[in-house]
Amino acid sequence: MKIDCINLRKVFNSRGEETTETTLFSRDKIGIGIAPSGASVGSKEAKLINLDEGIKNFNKIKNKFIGEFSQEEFDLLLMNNLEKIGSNLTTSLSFAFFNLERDKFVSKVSGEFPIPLGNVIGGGVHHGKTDIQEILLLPVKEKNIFDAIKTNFKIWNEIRERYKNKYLGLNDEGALAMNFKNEESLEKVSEIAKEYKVKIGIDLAASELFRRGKYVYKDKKISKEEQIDLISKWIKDYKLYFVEDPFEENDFFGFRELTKKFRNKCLICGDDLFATQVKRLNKELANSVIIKPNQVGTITGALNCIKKAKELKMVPVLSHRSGETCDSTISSLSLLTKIAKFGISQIRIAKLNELIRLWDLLEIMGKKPRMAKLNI
Ligand code: 2PG
Ligand code: MG
Repeated sequence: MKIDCINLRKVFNSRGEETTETTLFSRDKIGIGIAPSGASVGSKEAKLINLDEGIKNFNKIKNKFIGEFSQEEFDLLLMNNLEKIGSNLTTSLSFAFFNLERDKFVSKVSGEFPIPLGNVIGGGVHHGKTDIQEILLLPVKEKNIFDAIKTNFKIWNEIRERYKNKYLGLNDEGALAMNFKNEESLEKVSEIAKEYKVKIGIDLAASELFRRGKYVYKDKKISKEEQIDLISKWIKDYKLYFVEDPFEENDFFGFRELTKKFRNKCLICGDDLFATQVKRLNKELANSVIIKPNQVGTITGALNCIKKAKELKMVPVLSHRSGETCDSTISSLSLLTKIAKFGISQIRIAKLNELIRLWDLLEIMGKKPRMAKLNI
C-alpha cells in the first residue's frame, strides 16, 4: 500500500476526552482511524503521552511514513517511534492503514461471527453502584448476529423496566447504573438471563480495587486468598461463564488457582494481566485473553496476540475501550475471534451495526456467515 499523504487531527471520544483521528490517502483511497481510550488502564499497556506533544513530534517525522508499506512495516515504524508519539497516535495511524486494506482482510475471513458480549449493569471506575465494573451478557443460542445483538438489548431494556425505581442512569459504557449491590445485581441479571438462555459474566477490573495488598470493596476489605474464595463462590452461585480480571494484574497466584479450578467450566480472562502483549500470554494464568489494539499500539500487535492465543488454546476476546468513538475498525478484526466485547447501547452501536453490515457483506460474498460456537 502506497501512502501519499497523512492528516492528523484531534477529535473527541464518548467521554468528551481528546483523542486523535488519522486520515491516510493512497491514490484514490482514504483510510480513517480513531483511537479509543480506557479508564481502567493496566500498567503494562503501550505508552500514552500528551496528545499535542505526540502530534508535534509526529509532524517532524511524518515524511518517514510516506511511501510503500505493508501493514507490518508501517506498524513496525510506528512502534520504533512509540516513545515520541505515544500509543494514541500509533493506534489511530495503524487503524487508518488497516482500513485502507480492510476489504482485502474481510475477503480472507472464515465467515464465523463473534458472539457479542454486552455490558448490562456497570460500576467501578466506569461509574455506577457496584464494585464490579461490568456485568456481561453472552447470547450463545442465537443463530445470527442481528438476533444476538437484539437479545442483549432486550435484556438491557427489561432490567431497566422491571426495576425502574432502582435505575440511576447510564454509565461511561452505556451500561445501566442500578441501585443494587454486587450480589443483588448478579442475582437479577442471572435470573433474567436464564429466561433468555443467555450466559453471563463479569469484568471485575480488580487492579482498580487493589490497595496495599488487599481487595477493597465498598463494604469489605479482603485478602488475596479470600478473593479467590469470593470469585469461586460467585462463579458457582451465579453460574458465571466469563470472568475477566478477577485479580489485580500482578496477582499471578490468584489467576493460576482460579484457572486450575474452573478451566473446563468458565472463561477466566486476562485484560490488564496480559495487556494484549504476546510475551505476557500464559495459559496457566487464564484460558482467555482480552484483545485491545490500543493496549499494544498497533493492528499488527493485536493480530500477533490473537494468533498466539489460538496456538495456546486460549480464547481471544476482541474488546472496545470505555472511551469510544464511531470508529468500527475492531468490528472487522473481531471476525478472527469467537467473542466481541463491544457493549450494548449508545455509541457502542456503531461497532455492533458494523457487524450486521459485515454479516450481509459476507453473505453476498458466499461465505455463509454463522455464529461462533464455544467449546466449554
Ligand atoms: C475493560 C474496558 C472495556 P477500559 O476494562 O475491559 O470494558 O474498560 O477501557 O476503561 O479499560
Ligand atoms: Mg477489562
